[in-house]
Amino acid sequence: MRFSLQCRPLNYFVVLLLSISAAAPGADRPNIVVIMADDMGYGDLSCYGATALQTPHLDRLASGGVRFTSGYCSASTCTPTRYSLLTGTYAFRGERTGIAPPNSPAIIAPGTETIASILQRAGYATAVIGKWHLGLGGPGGPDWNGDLKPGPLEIGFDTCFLLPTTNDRVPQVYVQDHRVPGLDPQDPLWVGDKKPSADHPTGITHRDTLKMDWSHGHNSTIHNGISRIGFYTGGHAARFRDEDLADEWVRRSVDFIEKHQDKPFFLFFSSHDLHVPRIPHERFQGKTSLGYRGDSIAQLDWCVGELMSTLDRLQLTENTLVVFCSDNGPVMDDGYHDQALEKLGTHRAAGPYTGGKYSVYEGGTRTPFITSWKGRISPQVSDAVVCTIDLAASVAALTGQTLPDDACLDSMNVLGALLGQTGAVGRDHLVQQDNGRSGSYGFRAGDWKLLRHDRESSRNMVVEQQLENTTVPKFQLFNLADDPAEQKNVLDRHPEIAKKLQQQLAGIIADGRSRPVAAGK
Ligand code: NG6
Ligand code: CA
Repeated sequence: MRFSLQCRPLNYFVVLLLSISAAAPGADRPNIVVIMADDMGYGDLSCYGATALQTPHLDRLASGGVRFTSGYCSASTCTPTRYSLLTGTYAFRGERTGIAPPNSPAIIAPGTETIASILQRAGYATAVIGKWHLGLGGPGGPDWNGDLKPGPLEIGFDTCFLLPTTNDRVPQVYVQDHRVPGLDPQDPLWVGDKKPSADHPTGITHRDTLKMDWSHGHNSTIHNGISRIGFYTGGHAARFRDEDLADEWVRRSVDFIEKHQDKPFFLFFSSHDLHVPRIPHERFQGKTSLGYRGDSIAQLDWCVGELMSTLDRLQLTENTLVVFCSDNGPVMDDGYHDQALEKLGTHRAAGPYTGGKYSVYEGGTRTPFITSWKGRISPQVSDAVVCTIDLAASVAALTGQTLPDDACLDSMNVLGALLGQTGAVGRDHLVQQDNGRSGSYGFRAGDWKLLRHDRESSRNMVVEQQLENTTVPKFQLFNLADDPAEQKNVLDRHPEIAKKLQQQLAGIIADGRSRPVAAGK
């Protein structure tokens, strides 16, 4: 008795010391989960004002964390946003950064510094699970039946489980690390952009057999009753059903989290919802009044709920920073007749903003953006400007990693804003782009927004989508504070501001970087 009484304080002291030393490194190295939606608009979640559907899990994430009203992705299509999310560099600086075709070689060169390589260096286990769409393989493109490299594993991910491009592009197989799993060597996979034989069934020749009809493009090889962009044959044993994608991502992610629960991990959960073809699992079909587009949102909300409950179950929620974002704004008919438009009703997928996917109006890139870290982030709504491109520099700052000067050229450390710290500010300027290397730019500086349309074709794209029968001038200027919908071009009223912004944007493009070189160099 005497002995135990004497020892007790010592035991407590030892336990306390142990728990402090175990917790201290964890405080600066939380797990990081980035969840990226596909084609989700600002107004698509109930916590961002949607009333036509409910997104309870995302709403809970938002109400426990920071809900950003000026959270952006850097481009209004997928490949350039993902390129800059990973590399921290604007996609217009890189080659082949527009929407990647099925046989695209890897777009990010092996050894490039990425958010994943930064975190790998910081001791994290790193994984990307879901949509990739950044190319695979060397200059000849992917060797579908062999080693699919380079790819994510050559730029900082320890492991990957991917949909190689988008699900409206061939082929419908997974890529696990360097291989297509389940491939039967007797039935090799061939992928190409020409019809492989005269009798190869396509969305044109067998249109009446399709379970979802196409509206434009998307009329080549048929799989699972849906015709796609591009052609493929073989690989039958490895093919998946569209309906099962979300479940597979969740299953693989839960496995990854469970396996790495004792060390810091970085999971890039790259959902395919709500990209076309929108084919949610049968249990979500008809769950909303918005057709499969809304049902896909419900499915994604479920995925987020599963990830969060896994973190809760493993008691990781207080040591995990979760970021939710989108890769570009919304689109209704993106190539299939899935009733997105017909069932839209009063739902405004881009919220109060003009434009959507493919556009440099705010609707193209201003998207839901939520951060959550239980116990560390106090719940709030923030109007700080933050962008997916900033995650690289911000997690580097969080985990104490120094960025080489020649890497992550446009990624700003907005960690304070991401963590909702009092007085923290976001960016003071941000370049938005549409697709690929050059086309249209949006440039936000404070409340001012400059649009610059370089190519006649991209001006036409904007004209077709937004402003039928009007001419879009090369430059436009809007004041987002009193005109968030970018309806009143005030360039003529503020020529000096327009000129300053034009010069600033031109400078950022010409300089090859916008992240300042570290002090002292
Ligand atoms: C377009 C496709 C569109 C979609 C987009 C990429 C046609 C007519 N349109 O070329 O359906 O796949 O590429 O979307 O084929 S993204 O979200 O991955 O950028
Ligand atoms: Ca997208």
